[in-house]
Amino acid sequence: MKNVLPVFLCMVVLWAFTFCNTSTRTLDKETPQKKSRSVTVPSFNSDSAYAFIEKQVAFGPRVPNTLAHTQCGDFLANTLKSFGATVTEQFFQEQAWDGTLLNLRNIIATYNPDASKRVLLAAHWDTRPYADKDTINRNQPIDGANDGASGVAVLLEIARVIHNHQKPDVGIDIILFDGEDYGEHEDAKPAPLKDGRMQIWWCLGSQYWAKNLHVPRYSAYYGILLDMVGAKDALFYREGGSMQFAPKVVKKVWSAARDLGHGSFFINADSPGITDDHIFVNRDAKIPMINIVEYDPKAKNQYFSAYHHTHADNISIIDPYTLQVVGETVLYVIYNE
Ligand code: AHN
Ligand code: ZN
Repeated sequence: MKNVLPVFLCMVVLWAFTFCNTSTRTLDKETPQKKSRSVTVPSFNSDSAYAFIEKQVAFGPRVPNTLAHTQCGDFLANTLKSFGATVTEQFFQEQAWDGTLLNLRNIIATYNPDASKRVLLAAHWDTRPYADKDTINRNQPIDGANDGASGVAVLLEIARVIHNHQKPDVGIDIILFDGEDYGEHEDAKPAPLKDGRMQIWWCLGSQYWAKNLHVPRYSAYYGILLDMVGAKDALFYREGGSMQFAPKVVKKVWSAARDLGHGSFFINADSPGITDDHIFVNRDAKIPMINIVEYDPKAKNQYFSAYHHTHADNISIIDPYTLQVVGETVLYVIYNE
């Protein structure tokens, strides 16, 4: 019996030491997590995004001055409203390269309008009026499942997610630009002169918006444009215009993609610069905006894959996994601001 007390004390000391040690370790583990603000990034549903592509394609080609264009525009504005955004629309007219007067419509959805730190997300919602890179039916419009509908679909899904979950700290503006793809036909003569300068006939909606901001003195911390983000096995290179105007945003987004395990889609190499909506947002609205746009390094003498501006740009080339990779990356970036 005499030996029991020291043994018991010894056990108490050992137990206390173990307990202390455990709690210290627990604290050590928790400290770094507490230092960095913990954010829960809600999940992106690529089946939902895919359904938003199907829905747009079902209206028919969204060519300005057509019924399908009006009906799809109504659908987009109403859907964004149903996702709790404040929706502003710009209705305006621009002359196309062939003299056609186009009735155009930019659709803008706003979350958290009072936040001064804002991120601008954009895509074009119109489709090419002709399959001018195809070998057949080159004057017929295209479905634009990827060129048009994919970027819009990812943004609609992001709006749905923001509506159904805790909002990001930053304000978000989603702009769906019109008239991006009404550039001159491949067979057309060089674009006519206007005001003594070459007119750019592409990106009419973003050119209009950058000079007629929907909110006076609107600005954003940075912007992300999505263009052709749904094709199977798409590759996203650091596009030249994005690197020229917003290299830090490129680095932020590409490193987010790598952290999420999407480094095989977001390639750490440069591609040539292209004329796209982000150029006018950078140049005229002075907002640093990048373009997440597919680049095919194997395509000869052209930037994009073979489906581009052909009738092959239909739902069959869309892979929900590509939508997932892009949607998840953009959500991660905005929820970490
Ligand atoms: C040109 O092809 C001149 N620019 C690429 C912008 C674009 C067209 N994006 C989709 N369609
Ligand atoms: Zn196009």
